[in-house]
Amino acid sequence: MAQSRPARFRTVGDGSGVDRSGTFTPEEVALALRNRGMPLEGLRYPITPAGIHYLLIHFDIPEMDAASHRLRIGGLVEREMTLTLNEIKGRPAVTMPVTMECAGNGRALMSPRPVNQPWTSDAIGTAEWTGTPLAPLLGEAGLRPETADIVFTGADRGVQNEVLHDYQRSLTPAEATRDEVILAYEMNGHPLEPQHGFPVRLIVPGWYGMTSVKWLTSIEAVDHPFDGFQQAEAYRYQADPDDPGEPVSLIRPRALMIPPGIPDFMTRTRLLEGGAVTLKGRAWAGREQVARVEVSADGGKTWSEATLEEPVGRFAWRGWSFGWNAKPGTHTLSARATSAKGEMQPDEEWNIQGVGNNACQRVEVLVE
Ligand SMILES: Nc1nc2c(c(=O)[nH]1)N[C@H]1C(S)=C(S)[C@@H](COP(=O)(O)O)O[C@H]1N2
Ligand SMILES: [Mo]
Repeated sequence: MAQSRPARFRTVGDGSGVDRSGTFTPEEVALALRNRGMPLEGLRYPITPAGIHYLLIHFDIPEMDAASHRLRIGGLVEREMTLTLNEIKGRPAVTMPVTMECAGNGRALMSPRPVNQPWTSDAIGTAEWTGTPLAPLLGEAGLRPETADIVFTGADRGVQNEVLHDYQRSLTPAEATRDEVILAYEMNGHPLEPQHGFPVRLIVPGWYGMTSVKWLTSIEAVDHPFDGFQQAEAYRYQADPDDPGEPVSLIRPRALMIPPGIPDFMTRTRLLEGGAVTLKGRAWAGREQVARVEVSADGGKTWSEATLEEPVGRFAWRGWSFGWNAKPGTHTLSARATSAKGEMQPDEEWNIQGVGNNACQRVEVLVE
């Protein structure tokens, strides 16, 4: 029987006219291989399977031993505490879905591109975290009134921008004692995997991911605003190197769509058949609720309302869908979210560290 020749498609960015001025450095490629994103088809799952949840590890995954692990709570407290993993697990437990996003998500889409972990728009995931609330523990330790900041230290250590440091972040007492802040030891019903912070990590729903310190070894109350590297130098919205800027904190609104149809291997341009297509995706706004999602099929000139599903959790994304009549030709699809506070995704964002880039996603499609 004669084999029919496979159909050939010429996709939009097939290499012929590609602008290579944005070529990534070997260091960025190496970082991207260590720190993977969630393939966007993973948006189909309300809870992201652990194996495709995004990962961000600044230094090395530290060697941790559950049996000998100790979490110290100290500094300006009435009663210092040292907890074993079993003691943490023996405390009241909560399980909650949390959408986590890296503050650098979208960095590689900025122009010019800040050189750092080169995320496109896939540094995202929603896991079900199990752990014990932090506030009662801090209550038992007894924070002294002069406490200004609470410093969380991970077991990993390295050099960034020539500064040698342990990975550390802080929260004010008001933020650290919010109900939803937990010390997590399970992800999706299983003990944390080494890369996700085994044996115990902080989870701070609503904040960008850098706040959720992995491989947690110590919690220390201090009488001044913590100014460690990851707190005071990294994660700032700065226009230029001399701009002190503002610290990055809560997750901004974002909607992403599952790229429809099938991809071209190299360019990821989408190929799909014309007719009625249901576009689907998820949207989140950190601590806020998503009030609306709109979809554009003409590169952002006109927008139409998508249908929203119930949120997966108080601090987790919600599904959306939109019926699109796909006509032959090339199209740029976009989705944008607006929070209940009226904050809408911008068309563009730029800052020198490449943080908080929630500019609308653009998906190029070729309809046959
Ligand atoms: N100790 C430690 N905690 C850390 C990090 C790290 O490098 N070291 N990376 C942070 C950043 S920037 C992010 S986005 C999240 C990523 O968590 P995940 O890898 O479990 O998705 O962990 C945060 N916690
Ligand atoms: Mo991050």
